[in-house]
Amino acid sequence: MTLTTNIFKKEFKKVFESQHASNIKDSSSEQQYAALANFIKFYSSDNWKQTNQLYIDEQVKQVYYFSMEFLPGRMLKSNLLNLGILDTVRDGITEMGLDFDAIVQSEVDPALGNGGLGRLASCFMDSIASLAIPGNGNGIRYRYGLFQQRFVDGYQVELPDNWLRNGNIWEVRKENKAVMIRFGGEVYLKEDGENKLRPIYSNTQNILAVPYDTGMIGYENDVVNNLRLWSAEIPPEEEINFKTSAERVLVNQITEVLYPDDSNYEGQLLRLRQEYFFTSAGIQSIIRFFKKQQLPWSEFPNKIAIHVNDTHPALCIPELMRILLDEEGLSWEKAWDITKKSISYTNHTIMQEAMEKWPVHMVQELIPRIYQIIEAINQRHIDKKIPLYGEELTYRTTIISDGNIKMANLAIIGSHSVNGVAQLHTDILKEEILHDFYEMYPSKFNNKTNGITQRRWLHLANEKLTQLIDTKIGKEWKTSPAELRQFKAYSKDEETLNLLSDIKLENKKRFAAYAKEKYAIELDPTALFDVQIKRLHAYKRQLLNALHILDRYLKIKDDPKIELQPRVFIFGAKAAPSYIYAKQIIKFINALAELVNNDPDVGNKIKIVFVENYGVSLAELIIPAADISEQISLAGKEASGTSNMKLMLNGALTMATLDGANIEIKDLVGEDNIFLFGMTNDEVNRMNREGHYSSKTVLKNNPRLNRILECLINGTIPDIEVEGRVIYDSLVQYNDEYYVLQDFESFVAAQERADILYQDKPLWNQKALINIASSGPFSADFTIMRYAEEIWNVKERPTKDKVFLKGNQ
Ligand code: RUG
Repeated sequence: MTLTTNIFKKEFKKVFESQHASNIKDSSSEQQYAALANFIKFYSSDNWKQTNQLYIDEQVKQVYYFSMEFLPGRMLKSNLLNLGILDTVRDGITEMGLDFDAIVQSEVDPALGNGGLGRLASCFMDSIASLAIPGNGNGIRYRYGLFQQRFVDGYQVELPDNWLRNGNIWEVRKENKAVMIRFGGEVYLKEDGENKLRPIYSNTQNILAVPYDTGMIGYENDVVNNLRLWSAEIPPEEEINFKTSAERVLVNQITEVLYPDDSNYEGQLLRLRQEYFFTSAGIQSIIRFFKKQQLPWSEFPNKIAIHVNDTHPALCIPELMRILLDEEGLSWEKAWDITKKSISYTNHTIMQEAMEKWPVHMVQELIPRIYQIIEAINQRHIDKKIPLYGEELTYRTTIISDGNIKMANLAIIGSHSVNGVAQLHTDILKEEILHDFYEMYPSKFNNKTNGITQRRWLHLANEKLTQLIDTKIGKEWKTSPAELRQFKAYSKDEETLNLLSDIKLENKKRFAAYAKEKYAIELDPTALFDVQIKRLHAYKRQLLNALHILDRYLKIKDDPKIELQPRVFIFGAKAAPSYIYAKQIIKFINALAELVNNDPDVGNKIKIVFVENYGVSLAELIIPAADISEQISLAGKEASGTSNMKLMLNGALTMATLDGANIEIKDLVGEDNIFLFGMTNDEVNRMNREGHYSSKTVLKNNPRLNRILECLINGTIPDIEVEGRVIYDSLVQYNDEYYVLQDFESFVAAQERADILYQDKPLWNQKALINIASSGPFSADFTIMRYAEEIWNVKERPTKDKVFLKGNQ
């Protein structure tokens, strides 16, 4: 039955009244949201059930995407869009005299991830469903999401994110699908009478993993896939065994918070517990499902693809081995063959400190049987590889060394595919970071440049731009994003360029209204909006951006009449609670904002807005309003980046180092439509190798930079005595690890080019349009097609974009 506005109004009223037994007119937008979400859940439930049944009936190969993080964003509007009923429902709600936007805003935005990695997982879920690929997400249902960030006197303060306070309507608790996870105790292997060794466990702590399922609705295709998040509970029959309250607390802690502070021993142990908890639960439920199909074990890799998103779920490997060996009685060789063929791994970083490793004793104590299996995998690796590659190379690739278990090594050895997330990143993995493995397993390595879903980041976030594109090139690009390139034909069409500019202005006004309401700051929407939104990290170089602002400020102070392109600098960034330096940079930028925003000499020439609690919903507000996208990490450090793609899709011009996916953006738009600056990866490597870099020498030869840095410590910026000194020292005394000073001049020159270009509005708009029209290849739909074809070997619905895809490889 097609849903008409009238039918919707009737049905929605029914749902509301059955839930609240009151009149809808007197209700709050939260109550209306709850009713509408329930309506959608009900509306899509048949498709959810049928999709699942279809996968069972046809015994199709399914993907299981294991990720410690998912950042889905608000789901109401995106579900309506994908169900094809957004306009009908919005009209119905409006006709009922209710405020659709207020309803949308009252949904909590679940922060079950830190940033790019978690958001990528959610973009992938959307694309997997939209391409009708049989796919499932597997993760953790954190009781508290990533902290809510507040600024107090410019300092980051972290508050708990109690996102489940009012429940979560989208999820369904599946108690009947719960599985048991075993921690601790002792284990030994005993002959079982059939010449097989079976583990005997004692004194283990058994914890129940209860799944909560959420439907992942595909775009206008009747597919609803499953995202399964696990919650830790005390099993009813074990209640008696959990004697002390400390033990009980421990169980609750497992799925209590996202990324507990891992700077101390207890924190780390908890993180390891989380990792085993959700991988074991996921693998057990896959095995249970597979066994129902009564297929031979050799069919497992033909029916199941398990994807390990970063190393956090790498325990999938020994866990799958454990079940195949201990519970299903397979030989080591058979179990290993199945495991390797089923598992694939994505690496997301080259930063040493983010490469996970666990102390051997910790793994031994927490998951003793898993440790035995890891040890056996390691020994077999050594035995097999020494004759082929010699001792030196082999020992550099072992899983266990220096008393630690290296998770990336485990993930590479135990999988059939290892991919990086942008071409440069994959090249760096192959040539530098994982070079030893590349020598051993060249065919395992491949690149899958990240992607973003155009549905959330254009259709929903920028509806006016979507309409403009629709009227110019039709709607085909929505399912075939490559078609966006047709929009390029309008790059010299004055009418289109003017409309594009009007839309940008409107989006900027929308952000300005938010800033006014939230921070009582007045923004000029005709100023250039310059945006840097991402986690706060030294390598991402928010500091470089801030020093450039300080440079502008000093120019104005020297000559208050100076003509400068007015700019609004927008920052959004959370710092890890234990990352003190990152928090000091936040304080510095906030102090700079305080100074600059209130200086009458400055006026509209500079405004700085550092939004609090940056996350998916704020990104949806900021990205459509951006003119410049700051992607200024030190070359070689940012694996890919994805905000660069979202901003480009919305017509921002990228200010870029040749890092991560910026390089691919440059290749697509051409050098005339991006602002490039800074050292290349090769130059950085050379500098590092030669060890000649001296930030002090850079400073000595650059009085302007010297003066800027002095402002950090001479009181020009009030209230940053400590932070200013630490930042100054990091740049001067400790030789500027991320080459901020080295890249400064070329950054400023690129910013000046941007100012000049912005004066020529038609030309700027033309470049913005070219960016939009060139962004099709960054659709996560393409990325997922590649994963599906080249890694998972699962079938997607054929689309004409595949032709394009092949041509672009
Ligand atoms: O830092 C990377 C980003 O460059 C990348 O775009 C994103 C998705 O691939 O993953 C980020 N990342 C890396 N998040 N966590 C890590 C640590 O492994």
